[in-house]
Amino acid sequence: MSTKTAFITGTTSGFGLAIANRLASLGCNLIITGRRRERLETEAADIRSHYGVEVLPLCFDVRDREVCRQTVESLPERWKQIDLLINNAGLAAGATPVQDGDIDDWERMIDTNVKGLLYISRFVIPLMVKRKSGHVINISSIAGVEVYPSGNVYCATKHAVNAITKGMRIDLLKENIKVSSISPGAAETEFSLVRYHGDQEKADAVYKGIVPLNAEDIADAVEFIVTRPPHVNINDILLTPVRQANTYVYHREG
Ligand code: NDP
Ligand code: 8X3
Repeated sequence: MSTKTAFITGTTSGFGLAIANRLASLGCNLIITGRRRERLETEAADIRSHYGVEVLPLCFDVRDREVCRQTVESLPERWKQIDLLINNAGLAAGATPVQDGDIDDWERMIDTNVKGLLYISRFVIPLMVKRKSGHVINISSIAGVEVYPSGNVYCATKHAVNAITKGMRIDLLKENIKVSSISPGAAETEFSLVRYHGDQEKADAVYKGIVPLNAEDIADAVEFIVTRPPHVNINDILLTPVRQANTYVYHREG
């Protein structure tokens, strides 16, 4: 792959971290982002020394519209030549029947997974349109395809990501910008620990008796998508652990 610049949201753990390393291994220069500054800076130093690519760490919250605008607008000119935007930052907060739902949790999910993705896209995509070149990859979920018990609002945010992805593909068709998504099933990252507000036991139970996906599996999907020839667009890759049939049917061992 020729040298490209990738802007990846949510690289301080999980999928984002693996995707950043994978793209660096392919020779991409990286803009990496997240709220945890220390992790971001360590990661930037590690990637530079491992792969010899340029890395720009930017610490901010995707829920803050003005910060997103200023962050992208104030990028040095050469960092504005963004070839790849990976909208990955996101979370689930809680898993509760809708009648008992925590409205703060709902707002965190909607503000991050839907509005944050839109803010970053709104400020980065025009830079691609200007150059008539680019590729957007949205990290969706199997939860964007099917809804599971107590998944209500998280699933709604990922259904929204899928609608936004389809809308982007239509709107950006004439601009020579590819739009793809990845829809993983259960993957072991910090996701469940965040979802269950730090309860490790509940987080571990999600992966009990199955071999879950891991972040490298999602990096594999990204690598496949970005190494297709110019005339090919991968619309979506949906991947699950072998023991997961859909969002709520698992075959657990033991
Ligand atoms: P992690 O919790 O490991 O990583 C989430 C990343 O998102 C972190 O880097 C976090 O950084 C960042 N993030 C969260 N909120 C914000 C915010 N407000 N502003 C900026 N960055 C933020 O989870 P995963 O890697 O598993 O999740 C990545 C994506 O994959 C999410 O969109 C998730 O919904 C999706 N997904 C996950 C699956 C799974 O089973 N793990 C399956 C399908 C999809 P920081 O906290 O430093 O801000
Ligand atoms: C995360 C996968 O099925 O736990 O998006 O919601 S699931």
